[in-house]
Amino acid sequence: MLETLETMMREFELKLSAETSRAEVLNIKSHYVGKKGPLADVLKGLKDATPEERTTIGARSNEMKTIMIAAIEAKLTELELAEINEKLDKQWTDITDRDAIRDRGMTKAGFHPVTTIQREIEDVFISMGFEILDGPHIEDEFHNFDALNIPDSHPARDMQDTFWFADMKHLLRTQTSTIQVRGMESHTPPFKFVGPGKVFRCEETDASHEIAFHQFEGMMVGENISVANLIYFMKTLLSEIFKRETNVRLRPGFFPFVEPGFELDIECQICGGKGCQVCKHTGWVELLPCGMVHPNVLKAGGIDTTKYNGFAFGLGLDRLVMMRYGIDDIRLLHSGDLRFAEQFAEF
Ligand code: FA5
Repeated sequence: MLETLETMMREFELKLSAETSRAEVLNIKSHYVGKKGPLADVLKGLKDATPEERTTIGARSNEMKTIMIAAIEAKLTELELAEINEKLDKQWTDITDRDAIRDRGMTKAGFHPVTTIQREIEDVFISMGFEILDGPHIEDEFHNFDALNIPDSHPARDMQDTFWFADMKHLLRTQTSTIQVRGMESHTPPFKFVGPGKVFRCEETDASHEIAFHQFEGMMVGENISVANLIYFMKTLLSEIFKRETNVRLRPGFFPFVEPGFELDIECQICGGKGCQVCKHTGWVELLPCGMVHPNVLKAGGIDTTKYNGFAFGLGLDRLVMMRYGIDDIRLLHSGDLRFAEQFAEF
């Protein structure tokens, strides 16, 4: 009887190790440890055995039952894990691996146009020796306003409708010029950096205005920086992005943090300057305000204004993207509409 038990155990182990389906493992379980299985038969046969046999065989069959149940549980867990891993393997796609994407028959993938253009501009500035900086979306009054020569009660605060937090001390940054302030705090001149990022304004939306949009800030501080330097960098930026001549105009602009300040407008690429909803029928789009950094701003940033000066700019990134791709409504950029996004699929 003991021999029958051992043979059965070996047979059980062989069958279980070869099995790859959960259903079959459950069948094995009910066959071997169920009430009508070979183990139960052996136990039933004990009534005709000697008391000694009953003790040894009873103990061994109980031990076997425990071993079998544990082995079955382990096998079920192993199969479950394998199933999960197989599923993950099938579903997982490294979206940065173009070949993997193609192999899976996923033909549409690409970067959001704002990301593409932001990276292109970053590359232009990196090649000119600029550093890339980042800054927080949630800011304090000092970095968003005070350090930029916009004291409390200054009308410029109203020009940028602000999302304030309940404490009325913190806000969602309204401009990437906050990165200028943080950059001055962490750098000693001479330095030059750019800072792209999202900004937020509590205003009505239309074809060229969003509540959350992107700006691309830039700042250069050193000795004897001039308007000519500023214009050179702005021209290089636009010619690299458009790869062709674009009509631009420079006009005086007012910002408390620059003096003199300029507005660099681009001829509307949607209507070719004839007038449309994007350019509010003026033929021009406000794109790239800039200017020579106001001494008060440099002082707030701890910079010696007897030695250093500089320029700064704050490009409207979403509008540049619109001009580059001929997108006639800024709201499409953040719509999450796949029909829009798919047009920018590159691979
Ligand atoms: C500023 O935000 C300044 N901080 C820019 C600056 C930096 C000037 C450094 C001088 C020196 P403004 O509010 O004009 O400026 O915004 C800059 C650009 O952001 C605009 O020219 C426009 O292209 C874009 N912009 C402004 N408001 C919106 C909006 N609601 N939706 C989309 N783009 C916008």
